[in-house]
Amino acid sequence: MTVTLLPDKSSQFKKLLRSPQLEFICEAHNGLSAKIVEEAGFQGIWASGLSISAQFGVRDNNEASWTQVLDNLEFMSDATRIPILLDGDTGYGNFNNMQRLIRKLEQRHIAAVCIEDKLFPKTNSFLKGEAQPLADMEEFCGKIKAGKDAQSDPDFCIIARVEAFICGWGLAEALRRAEAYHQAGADGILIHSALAVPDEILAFKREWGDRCPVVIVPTKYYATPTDVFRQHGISLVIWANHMLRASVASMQATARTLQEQENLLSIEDEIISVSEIFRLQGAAELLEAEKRYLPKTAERASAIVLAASRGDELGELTEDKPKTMVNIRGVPLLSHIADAYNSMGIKDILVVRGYKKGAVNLPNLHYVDNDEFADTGELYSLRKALQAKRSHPQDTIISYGDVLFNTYIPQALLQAKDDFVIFVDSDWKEKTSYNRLGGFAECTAPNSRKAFNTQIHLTQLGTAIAPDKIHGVWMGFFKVSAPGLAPLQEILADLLKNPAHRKAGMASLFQEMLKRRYSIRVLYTVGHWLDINSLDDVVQAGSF
Ligand code: SPV
Ligand code: MG
Repeated sequence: MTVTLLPDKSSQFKKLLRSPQLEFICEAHNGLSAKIVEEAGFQGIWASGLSISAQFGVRDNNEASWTQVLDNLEFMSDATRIPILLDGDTGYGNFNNMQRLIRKLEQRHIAAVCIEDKLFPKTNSFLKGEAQPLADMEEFCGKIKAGKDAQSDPDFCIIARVEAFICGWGLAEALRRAEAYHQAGADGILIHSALAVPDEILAFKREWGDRCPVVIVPTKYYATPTDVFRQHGISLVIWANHMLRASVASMQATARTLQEQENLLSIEDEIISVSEIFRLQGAAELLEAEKRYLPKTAERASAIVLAASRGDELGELTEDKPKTMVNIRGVPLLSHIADAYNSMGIKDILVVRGYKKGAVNLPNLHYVDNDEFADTGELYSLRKALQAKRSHPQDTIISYGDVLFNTYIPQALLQAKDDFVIFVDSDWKEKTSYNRLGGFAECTAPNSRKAFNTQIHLTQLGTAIAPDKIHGVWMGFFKVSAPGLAPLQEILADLLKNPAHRKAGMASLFQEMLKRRYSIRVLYTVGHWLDINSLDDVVQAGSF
């Protein structure tokens, strides 16, 4: 999920901190929870040390390294536009570590950091707080000063967290420290308390007045009406760990139910849908971007497989099924063809059935039937297919149901920008069976090293070409671009008006196109395909 980074996260936070009314920020502990907090309408995020360590599965005792925290913050920051206040514990070391931290936070557009006056490695304030030692006040002031000196963004904020109450000291010590930290440059004071009532923080605020903004974390004194904080002029309330705790409760319940019931029925309606997860991840944005940036290849392409004829030459193998359903290594030939198209992202595959059409029934393919297969030819089938296509015009590859191929073939066809493209095998002399396709090709140039950089076109295709003019054999692959489909259909309609063309094959189409001055681009290859014409081929195909 990418979100445009706004350069002013720090100024947004500073405004929030200095706002004349009570403001709220909410805990998050990873990119997803940060996004959820933002969507709920919060103006800022508390990157809680407790929650981040917990979601890593470690203790809130600086067990996760500061760079691990930083990496996590980067996801949070990238996922959101609102400012993040990092719970920076004790600053992960002395003044020097604090300076490096500030610079790294600024690089990640983190708006502010809060550091607490305890010792590294710290312990969470709610674990034996009274037994915890406070930091030396002067040393802590130096850390604040160093942090302020290190920031390059004037709006970056450092909040000093006073732990005097947590560690068993009184109001006087809390005030003394708050004042020193304020003098050292802190932009705000977080006064923390572990009492179930707000007495300590309210007493502090009364004495402190408005020397600088006061931030509180009412985790323990949660029952206090929020208006009390408002009336006392508190600046910012942090809901410090509630996203984490809510998710833990939900995960525990779900895990228990799954473990006990061994099915999904009773939880499916209780949990969020997968599509909601996709939405939070910004999946739609990527789909849009793919349209803009990905090359137009398979995704918007479709295939037509001409497979209406029996394939008499295979004898009893095709007694009860057409050639396209003959087994090659345990699965029908058509299945190999569909897999090859699928593997390059072509899902929309339309098969023209005819002979024993009931036997052509693989899932996930579309079918159209040429019931007149016995006395019609390829062009007739092709027209049926083009008429049956339901989707909007896409680049379309037309191939045969009895030809196995390497995905390189259709890939190269789609990459060629031309409206009409065919593949020609220049190694035709070695392969006598190729005449079956009736497709010897004469082209504008033979296959050679030069052919790589030249656009070669078809000049004629058929069986009546003098051997010295033959440059190869047409392999049965024909790509038509989306805009090429309409003229193709027109030509087919014209040709098929003439009853003499009822049984015509693809060669007649190409000849007619050339006559009408359409150019047909030729891509050369040597091999990478195999048509099944005989029992020998079936055997060979097993090792293709
Ligand atoms: C945190 O959220 O990690 C805090 C607040 O520091 S508290 O857990 O109350 O110490
Ligand atoms: Mg913390």
